[in-house]
Amino acid sequence: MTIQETNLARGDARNIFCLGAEYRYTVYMNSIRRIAHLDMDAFFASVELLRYPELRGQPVVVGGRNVHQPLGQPDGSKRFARLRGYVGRGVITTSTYEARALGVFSGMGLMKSAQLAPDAILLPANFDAYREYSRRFKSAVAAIAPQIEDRGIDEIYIDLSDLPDEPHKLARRIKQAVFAATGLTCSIGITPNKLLSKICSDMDKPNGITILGMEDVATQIWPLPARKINGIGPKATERLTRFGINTIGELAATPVGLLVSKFGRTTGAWLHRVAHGIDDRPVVTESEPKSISRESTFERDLHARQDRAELSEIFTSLCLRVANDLKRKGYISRTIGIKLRYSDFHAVTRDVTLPVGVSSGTEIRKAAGECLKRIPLEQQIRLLGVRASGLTPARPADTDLTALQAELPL
Ligand code: TTP
Ligand code: MG
Ligand code: MG
Repeated sequence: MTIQETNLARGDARNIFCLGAEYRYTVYMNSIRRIAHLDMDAFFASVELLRYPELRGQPVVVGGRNVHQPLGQPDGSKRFARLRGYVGRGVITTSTYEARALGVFSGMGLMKSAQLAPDAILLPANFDAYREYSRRFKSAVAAIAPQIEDRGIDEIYIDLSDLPDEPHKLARRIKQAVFAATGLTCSIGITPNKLLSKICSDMDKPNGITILGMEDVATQIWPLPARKINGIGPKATERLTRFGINTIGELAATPVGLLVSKFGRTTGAWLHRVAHGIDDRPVVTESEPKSISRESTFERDLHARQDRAELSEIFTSLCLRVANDLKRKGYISRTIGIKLRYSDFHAVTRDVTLPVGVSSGTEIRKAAGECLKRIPLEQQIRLLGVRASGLTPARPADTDLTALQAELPL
């Protein structure tokens, strides 16, 4: 599929075939989905500059230890540590743009950076402050655009699709709100998907706004190095370079069959899609749990035969508690598993994947019972656990059914 083919009417859908797998690609153009990626500028260093405004305009790196804490002077000024003479194994968490101009970046050893920028100011990290400013900028954005996916301390995706304002105006409003709440600047990319927005928020840093549509992929995205794609790390970059692929455009021009033969079916097809700017992932506003489990360590070790009644009661009650948790959180589960720890602390697990999702105590107890049959029970047991994974949100009907289930014979 070439990018020209995506010049269809907004909302048009088309199927792409990649080696037997079929992908449905909706042409969002600039409207139907409008996703922003917002990333704070030189985040940790910028928070430090709020505290020490006298350092503005200077090269500053964050990553020192407590001994590098600024010292108050008798005249009220502060004495700051410098990189010069640093000895130790610390690394830079981040640096101001003035320090980056001297060649020192996140991840670089402080001793090495001391050679490049001996006069740069060195500050210790202050994580409580960064967490507080993280919370503040996120709630400032949420007041304008509540569909937010949290991507860590200094970045978020925002789904702006339902907001009426045009993207430039929205981006400016969001940046103003972040600045008003924190005194900090950020950079924003707005495009039809997360993949492109993540690339764009980095294109005009610091304090930038970049807005692209699918029609800009060839001119704006293809010239960039392949490593700009989130998910193409140093190892993949190196392998791509070995095949003569340096830019995203070169990746897009590589036949998908070749990519699959070199990188495997899943990665090859993914590389092909992302090089064309295709990404249908939704903005996930709440993180979904991966599994729900309950376990119980017994007051005394129990034996499957001698203590059968007691063990059964505990087992059933664990299943009921898992069912209750599922119901409360609104999930159904396709994989039920058990964990068992013997008196010698050796542990075993078994699970079973069901054809349909379940959530009632009866169903969970039945599936967990199947798992238990597959475990040797000669030894005494000190712990039993039940786990529900493969979770998907329950539809209202599933929940109602759960509520009606009667519990539960052994
Ligand atoms: P980034 O957003 O990658 O970088 P940044 O905000 O410092 O600079 P930019 O303007 O380019 O976005 O990371 C956010 C924070 O995470 C950064 O301020 C410090 C921390 N961090 C580390 O501790 N170690 C690292 O290797 C990186 C990359 C970041
Ligand atoms: Mg940042
Ligand atoms: Mg970041």
